[in-house]
Amino acid sequence: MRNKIALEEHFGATDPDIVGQSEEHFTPETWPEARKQLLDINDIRLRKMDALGIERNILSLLAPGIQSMYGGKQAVDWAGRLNDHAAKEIAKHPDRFSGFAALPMQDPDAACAELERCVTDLGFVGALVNGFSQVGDPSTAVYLDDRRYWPFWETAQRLDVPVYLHPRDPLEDQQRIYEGHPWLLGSAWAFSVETGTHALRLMGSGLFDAYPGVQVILGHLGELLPYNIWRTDHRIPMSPRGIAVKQKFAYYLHHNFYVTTSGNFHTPSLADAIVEMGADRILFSTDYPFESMEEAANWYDGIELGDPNLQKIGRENAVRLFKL
Ligand code: GRE
Ligand code: ZN
Repeated sequence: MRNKIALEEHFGATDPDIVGQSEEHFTPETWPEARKQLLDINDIRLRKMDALGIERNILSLLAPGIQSMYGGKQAVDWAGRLNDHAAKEIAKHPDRFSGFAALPMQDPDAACAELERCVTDLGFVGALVNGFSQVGDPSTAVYLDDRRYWPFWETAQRLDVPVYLHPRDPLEDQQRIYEGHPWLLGSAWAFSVETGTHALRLMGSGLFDAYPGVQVILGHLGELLPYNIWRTDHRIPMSPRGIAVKQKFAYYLHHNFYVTTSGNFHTPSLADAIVEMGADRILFSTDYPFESMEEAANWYDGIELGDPNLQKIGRENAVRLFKL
């Protein structure tokens, strides 16, 4: 398919120098090339997009990005500078690139102001937040259901832009279940479990009753949720712990979430997501350069989805959601 749009597409930078955050995810042999791909926007990336029928990338900063900058001042400063850097690169090919804002969630007022600046002044189409934020002390983890973030969600609803909830690894002192099995960390397993659980926290917090227009995007075909949401809804009413939300979690999944194909190029999993959520809420993405853009595009172009689902997932849903 030509003219695909992809939206979990990461970049890094050396000014300010954030690219090193990704080194731990690569071997010493593969890191130099990955680093080059993270730092590039308008050269290697654009040529790959041309070759693979990808019309537009919506760019986002690598993970954990700003979310690990527990000293709030640095978070505010770097988010602003990195968003400016992205805007400058996007301006070289505005017909090929859009942006998600990186946000200093350590300072909720500043995060609201930066989201508004990015959308209104820089033309960004939403924000991407890498899970919980460390705030003040590196051992804290504040999740997005926290009441301090409700003004942020109100801002996103008012600006009518979605928020991409992207994975990060749990803090070192929260890794007991992974102890002795380091291969379970990162994208092999922990990213999905942690991010899926974070999304369930949002559902259970009443956030979507208060702000029904909020739209959250999950990568990796929904971080396990489409496959398991029935069981969560099945068991919650029997829980002695109680929960005070108006709808079933599946309702929120169907009304307040989109999922992308980033890093999950498996046709049966896509079929399950389509059956559970409907093809209108699924979007093509690659997760470059942590994943191969070629593998993502060739997989998508090779499956027999048939129109109109192929066009919806590959392009049309993104045009509608991001008003492109
Ligand atoms: C991602 O962005 O999803 C990602 C990383 C690091 C390793 C693998 C991966 O940030 O998919
Ligand atoms: Zn990613």
